[in-house]
Amino acid sequence: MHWQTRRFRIDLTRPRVMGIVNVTPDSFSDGGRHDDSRAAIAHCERLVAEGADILDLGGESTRPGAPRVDADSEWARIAPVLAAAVTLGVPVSVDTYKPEVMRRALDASADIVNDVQALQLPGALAAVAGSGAGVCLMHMRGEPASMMELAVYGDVVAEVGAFLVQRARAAQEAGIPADAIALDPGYGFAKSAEHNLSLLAGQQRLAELGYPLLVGWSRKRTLGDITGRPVDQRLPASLAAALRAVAAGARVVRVHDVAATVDAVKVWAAVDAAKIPDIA
Ligand code: HH2
Repeated sequence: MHWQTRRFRIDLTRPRVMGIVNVTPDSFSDGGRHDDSRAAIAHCERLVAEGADILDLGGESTRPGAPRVDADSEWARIAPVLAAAVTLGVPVSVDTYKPEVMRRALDASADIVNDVQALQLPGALAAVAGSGAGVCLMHMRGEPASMMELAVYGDVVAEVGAFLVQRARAAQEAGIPADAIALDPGYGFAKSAEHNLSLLAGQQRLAELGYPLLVGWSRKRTLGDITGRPVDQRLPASLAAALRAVAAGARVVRVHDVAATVDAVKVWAAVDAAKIPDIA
């Protein structure tokens, strides 16, 4: 299994770690920390040194209730960071749902488009098709400002799966190759804690849809609901969720805490590769 992106064919026979770089003043866990480009570039370098397999740059927060940012401002935040990130030897993804930002990022050598709206905005499919970029199609409903009102499901696994398959088909019909597509259940997006947990419990079904699965549990609110911990104390919970997701078929985990996650995934992969001795 692999994920074809612009410059890199990412081997997914072992799970990969995508490091989050939020160039925003208001992201839920690290907003304001890397919102000047020098700090964000230093953060990219640190994450690569810690073993990140992919960098994911975002210029607009998608936390519940986050305000929208216009394409020019979003691009102004990302552009200098992207220019430096693409020199670091790992694939670089841009977390955006705006076709205008996708187009500019792809012109500036981004490898992957990570779209929380699964290329549903007019012009988004066309912005990616023909570029050779990889794409992550994520499930959500509505927009961050209103999405929690839409958290109503019968069978959350089936409904998320059906949406993702439909978006993957639309992407392929628009000319995006199947091996460039990764799917993401969108933990925390238009989903209650109960939905997120049911989705993870049933995630193996999504991993069998025929596309690699990328997941983001890092520091999310459901982990706080379970442990009672604030956002800056959710590393152990995030590691547990990441490993549970890997055990249920995820091939890429999107995280803030790269060094710790790389170690955890290495241990998981080592055990996964070990042979069980025959009992004579
Ligand atoms: N989660 C967030 C943002 N982008 N993209 C994908 N594919 N999957 C996710 O689960 C996902 C995502 C939210 O996390 P974060 O980037 O830390 O926060 P914010 O949106 O507030 O910047």
